[in-house]
Amino acid sequence: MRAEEIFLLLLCLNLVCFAVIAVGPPTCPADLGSECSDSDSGEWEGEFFPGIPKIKYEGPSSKNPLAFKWYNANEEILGKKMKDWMRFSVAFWHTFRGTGGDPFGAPTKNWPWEDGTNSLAMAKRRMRANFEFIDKLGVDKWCFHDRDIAPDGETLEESNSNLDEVVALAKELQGTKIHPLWGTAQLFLHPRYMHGAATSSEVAVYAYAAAQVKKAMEVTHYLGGENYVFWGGREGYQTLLNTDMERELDHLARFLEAAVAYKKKIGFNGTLLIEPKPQEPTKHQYDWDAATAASFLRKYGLTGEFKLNVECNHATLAGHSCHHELETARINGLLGNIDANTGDPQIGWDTDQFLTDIGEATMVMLSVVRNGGLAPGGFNFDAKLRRESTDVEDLFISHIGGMDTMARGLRNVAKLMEDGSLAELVHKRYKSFDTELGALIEAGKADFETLEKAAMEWGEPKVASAKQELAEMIFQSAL
Ligand code: XUL
Ligand code: CO
Repeated sequence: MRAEEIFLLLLCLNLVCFAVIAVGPPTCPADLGSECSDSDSGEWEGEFFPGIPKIKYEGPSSKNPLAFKWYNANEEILGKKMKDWMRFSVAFWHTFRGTGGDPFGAPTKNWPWEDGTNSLAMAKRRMRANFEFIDKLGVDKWCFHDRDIAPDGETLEESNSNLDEVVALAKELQGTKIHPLWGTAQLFLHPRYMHGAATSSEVAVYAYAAAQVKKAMEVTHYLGGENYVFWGGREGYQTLLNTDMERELDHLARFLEAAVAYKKKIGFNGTLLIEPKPQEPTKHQYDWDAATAASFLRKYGLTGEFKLNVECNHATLAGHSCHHELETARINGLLGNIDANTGDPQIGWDTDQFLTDIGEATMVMLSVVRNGGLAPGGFNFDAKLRRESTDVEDLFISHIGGMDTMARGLRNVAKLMEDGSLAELVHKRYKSFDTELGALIEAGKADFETLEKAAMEWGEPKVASAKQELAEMIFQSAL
């Protein structure tokens, strides 16, 4: 090797070294389940969100990004305070475990309180940040998975004891005013759940999942949670060629029956909710949409025990609108909770964005109002910041935007109801059934002979306009 070559080689090695130092020590992403060693996190001094005030209502003319323009918690609309229509909650996993990492890129968030570990000490510090966030945002509910709030252990016993430790702190920090809107078990991240949890082909996995749900239900109950969610991320299949679908669905039903029995045993009065999603991560998820979940519940005699948690982005993945899913749940007496988010019309997957479309929010609130509200359910922001939004204040701005959008939806529904012309249009559309024959049909007493007689007598029916554009015009005028 010549001298110049040796020099070049040394220079290259130097550059590699510099590059490694420049990017800093390897950090451990705060992503759920990240495998990082424990570190001595130490106590956090002072506020987690210094400089962020308690968020107040300043009205539509405000230009302050850290103020509500439409959500005025104590204002009465349609006979109820806004906060009682909404029952907003913060999703712990997106807000406090979301890293901005995606399949192509590393985490982008560097929240000052994170130390790069998934340690118990870090879990507790994060929990403190959660409650300061909730307090400053002015809500009183939160949602969690067992494994977002406490690290997995080497054994189930160790995981349970980690959970107990973090839950004890959460209970203390909640005080008397805050509690979970819902809790759930994370039955999709760990490799043991690769074939599913309640629908796994392995009986040991079924048992493990049951033990995890048992514990997650206990802590949800202990924290005063009002609902418990089952989202079957891996309860589905990749191909039917290796799947006994009938057996898997039977197993799922047995699992849910056991959950109902255990809920009663521990005196947990919260509503059990199934959250439909058509696919992702599986090719086909068994709780495809509201109608599929409703028919599953009926088949197994579970309708009285469960309601649905409708997620807007899941609705669009299933090829529906969120409004369709909400109305399907509502007319089946199953509307229990809403995971308020939205997808992107140009992207085909679950992007979990905060809902900012006012028309969409108005349709969502139409269903909520028709349902008489959601209590004991509410709205969970199953939504995350975009990867490129990296300021701490973005966590607040996104929630404020989401809350204001839903509040605007509610205000618009009030306008539509006061105006009354949309309801009138729908009423008029079906008025031919407000007749003697219509009443017979609706009472289930019109046989084919009677109907044939009427058809002969009336001749060719006169069919009225559906007035779709007029309906859209009335709707738009309320936005
Ligand atoms: C996934 C999803 C979950 C559930 C809770 O798409 O929505 O976060 O809400 O497991
Ligand atoms: Co969800």
